[in-house]
Amino acid sequence: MNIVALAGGIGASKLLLGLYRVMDPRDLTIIVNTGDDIVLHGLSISPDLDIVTYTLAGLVNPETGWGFRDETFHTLEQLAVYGHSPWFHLGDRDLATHIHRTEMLRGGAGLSQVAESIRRAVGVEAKILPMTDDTVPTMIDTDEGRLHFQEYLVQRRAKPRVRAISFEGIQNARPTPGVLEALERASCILICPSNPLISIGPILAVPGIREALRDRRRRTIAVCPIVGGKSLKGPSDQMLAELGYEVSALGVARMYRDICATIVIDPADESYGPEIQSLGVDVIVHATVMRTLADKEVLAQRLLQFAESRRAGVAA
Ligand code: FO1
Repeated sequence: MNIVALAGGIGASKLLLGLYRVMDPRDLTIIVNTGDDIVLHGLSISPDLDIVTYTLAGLVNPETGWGFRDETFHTLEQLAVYGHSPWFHLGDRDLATHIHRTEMLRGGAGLSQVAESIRRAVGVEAKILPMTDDTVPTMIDTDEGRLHFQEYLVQRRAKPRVRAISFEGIQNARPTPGVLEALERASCILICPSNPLISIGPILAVPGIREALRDRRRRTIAVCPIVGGKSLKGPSDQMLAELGYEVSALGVARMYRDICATIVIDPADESYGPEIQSLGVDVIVHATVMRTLADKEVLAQRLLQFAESRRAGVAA
């Protein structure tokens, strides 16, 4: 069985850890958003790639969901002495990842080769593919001007009002080698519970990816990142509202209806079931709030059951 997951950062990683533990991780391929990537202090930083990799390696900081556990910040403290404003918290060990990435990229490697070298070095057995090797920063037009996504989210704490979102250069981006092939071979494609606008949105905007999912709609399943009108993680709810989307499981189903035939919604949203069904999207009601490792594994098992049904053609 081949499972291909589309993932952002923290929200996706919780579910991916569950999957990683209940299936043969070598059958899991994760296509990761790179719109959040940013260059700071001359270093290339790929937050979502690192969050996924550190989580599956058991190295992530459990309190924040990003960075290493038991991290120190001496380098950043010294940068502040030199007058830098360290608004993005790069830990000392984390900086080694960014130095390694920057050096490889400067030497002519693609981001996918860097991701491969990092995941191998930390012992992750699933495949981790950046959505593209091209640079496609997510830019947020706000009432305070145009900001890189990390400036909007971390520096300005999602305070400015969002007017529009764009993925710079996306029309000329190419999927990373192996991405379209993985989607083609997948017995099941999983859209993780990540922000549909700025985590899954950039992946779907890479030319060829949305089309590949459309062609495999029956075997694609999304886990809804909105529960009871609130996002599971991050500012998705606020961003959706500011851009005029309905902030509910139904709103998410509308955004994905062309690419997935099944959505997992939380019991809190069960009442949306009939309306979602009427869009032509099947509904699985299952707890999507993952507080414990057991919660992650139980949801992952339910998704595996779906994947098995698709592979067997039972519900195809
Ligand atoms: N998120 C924050 O809210 N504050 C930070 O200072 C911060 C630093 C950081 C460093 C490395 C890394 O890989 C991720 C980091 N994140 C931080 C998380 C990240 O910016 C976002 O959560 C993701 O981009 C959204 O998926």
